[in-house]
Amino acid sequence: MSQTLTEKNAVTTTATTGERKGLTKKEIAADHPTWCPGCGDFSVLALYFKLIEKRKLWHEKITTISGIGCSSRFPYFVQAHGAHFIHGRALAFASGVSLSRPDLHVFAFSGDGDAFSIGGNHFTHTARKNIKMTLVVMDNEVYGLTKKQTSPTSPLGFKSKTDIWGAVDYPINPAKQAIAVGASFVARTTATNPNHVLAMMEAAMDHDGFSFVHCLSECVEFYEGAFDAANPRKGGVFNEVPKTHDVTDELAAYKLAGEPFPGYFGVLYDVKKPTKNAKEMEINQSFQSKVAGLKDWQILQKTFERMK
Ligand SMILES: Cc1ncc(C[n+]2csc(CCOP(=O)(O)OP(=O)(O)O)c2C)c(N)n1
Ligand code: SF4
Ligand SMILES: [Mg+2]
Repeated sequence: MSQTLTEKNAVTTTATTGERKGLTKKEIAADHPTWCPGCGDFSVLALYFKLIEKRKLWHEKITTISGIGCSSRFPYFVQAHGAHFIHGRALAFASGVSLSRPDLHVFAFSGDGDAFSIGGNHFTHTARKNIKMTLVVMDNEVYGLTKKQTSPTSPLGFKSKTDIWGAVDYPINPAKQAIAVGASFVARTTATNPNHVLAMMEAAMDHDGFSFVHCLSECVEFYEGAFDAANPRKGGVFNEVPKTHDVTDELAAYKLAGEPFPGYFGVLYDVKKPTKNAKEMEINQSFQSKVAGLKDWQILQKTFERMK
């Protein structure tokens, strides 16, 4: 990175009001993205910058976390706190940050392999625990970084280096899976519709709980044209979630999420339920009230004595 975070994060205020200014794209953008020209992930990155600018998110109030994959290079290109973590383990890391720093908004970015293959269990458990964060999965229906293997979302018949005669395994439907395992917010969008991506990321960020945005993002190198059917500029259709859809109706959301591709785009499911963050905070506060005035070592000693 050309500048340090501290240099770039110098607090800028307006001369007249003294009010802190929002970050500019220049202050958020880091290294030049190394994705292939035309990769859908560029759009998601640009809209993340837009979200930060629009919602005046300060560097010290957000964190950007990913696993491994082309899409997971994301944090490298963001001038902010964050981590490019282990393949499939973005959510484990993000959960720790979220639970220990309730003042931050945690954004995790992942690919279909990272989130649903090696990271499949973390996806399930982070969703069911309702840990507060926003997960955006950039789904290209292929392993891009490792040069074209079948992923859990590759369609039947997809020819890849691991399925040279065409994929034989049934793909998962990420939105259906998210609803089934207990995610409290589930939305679907596509990188070719920037306004929609921004709207979904904003709605996800405003949700108090685990919010999941399934974003179609084309790999022009290894699965060109995968999402043309969802792109009106390529002769496809972009169907928004009907206005009559009740986002709190789990069965209706599950059914809508399961409509055949290209299906429906928008917020499919959105319910309020207590987060693990809130529950843990409550437990901690009630414990702290019982040990008020004691030093850390005295609390430890008391705990050990109880265990004898
Ligand atoms: C433990 C481990 N297993 C396997 C790999 C190799 N690997 C790196 S990225 C990747 C899949 C990436 O696919 P996806 O998450 O869909 O991201 P994309 O590159 O398509 O954006 C794999 C299998 C690894 N880095 N670490
Ligand atoms: S290989 Fe595919 S996913 Fe990876 S940067 Fe290139 S276009 Fe994007
Ligand atoms: Mg992928």
